[in-house]
Amino acid sequence: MFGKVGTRGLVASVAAIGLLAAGCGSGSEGEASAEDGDGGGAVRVGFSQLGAESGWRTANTESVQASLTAENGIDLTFVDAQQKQENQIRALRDFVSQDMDVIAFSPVIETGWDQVLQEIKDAGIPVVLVDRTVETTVEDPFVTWIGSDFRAEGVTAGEWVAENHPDANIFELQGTMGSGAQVDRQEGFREIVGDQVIGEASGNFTRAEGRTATEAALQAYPDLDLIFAHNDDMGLGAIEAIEAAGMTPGEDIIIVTVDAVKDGLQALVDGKFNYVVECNPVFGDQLAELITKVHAGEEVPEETYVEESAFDQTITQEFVDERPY
Ligand code: GYE
Repeated sequence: MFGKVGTRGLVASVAAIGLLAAGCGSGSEGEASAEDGDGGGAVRVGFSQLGAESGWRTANTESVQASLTAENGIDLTFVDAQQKQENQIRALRDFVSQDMDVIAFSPVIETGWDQVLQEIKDAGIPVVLVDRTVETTVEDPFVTWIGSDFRAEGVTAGEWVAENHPDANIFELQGTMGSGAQVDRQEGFREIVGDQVIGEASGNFTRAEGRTATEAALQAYPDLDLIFAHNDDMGLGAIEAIEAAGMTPGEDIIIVTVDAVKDGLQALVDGKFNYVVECNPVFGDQLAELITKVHAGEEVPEETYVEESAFDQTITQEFVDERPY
């Protein structure tokens, strides 16, 4: 049967943030280390980022680029797929023809990777899967995965709604359909408050599409009083639509989101969002360490979950101001 890989852990464990404080982990010296800044002797890594659709993605890209550096023994080739799977597949094939030492990628959706993953496997290049997950028939398609427990994020959001708004009529603003983040957040959320969901539409994880989807939802579901948005950006788009309709976000319509980027937390302090589940994009250091170890043939965990939390309107402006992303 198809194995869904990447988010099967039951508990979001606290990963070893900070282990890489001083560059590469131990055992990375020698062939895998850069002697100087020109990439000589460094691990050649092709990273296919899925896009630049959200504040989360921007912070994630910054973190990856800040950590996969010559100083950390990595010669990075970074390609942005602009949310298109065909671009991503092309980038992965280019990495194979360039004979990269390691290929890392964050898959825009879960399915459709069988062929290219097989090609990478046949070329003998190890894969490090980042952030989102894949469903594939290829056996052992990657060495290790790092990211968030999206299902647990949906459950956390659902539990807050169940406790605070058990009678609300919910509209679910979904992320990119078929992406691990959409599929699993929806599954976790509906496990808790599925019977309260009266409508759904995808906003593709962007602010603009979050706004248009909410405009349509306000027309189609006049009795909706709570929106669960799969990310902050779509929730911020929902605020625009709600205000344009003459209503007050956070009061007339309760908004629950995922990510906790600075703009999202600002909306929470401003009273326009009501609850935000964190999804942490800053794991570049851990990724660099995993890649270095994979290249050196050292043992790595099959999965690494990043640490996250959740916030309500009691957070302070000072906390938001100090948020690095
Ligand atoms: O929540 C969203 C982004 O895959 C976890 O993708 C990521 C999600 C994130 O567009 O903002």
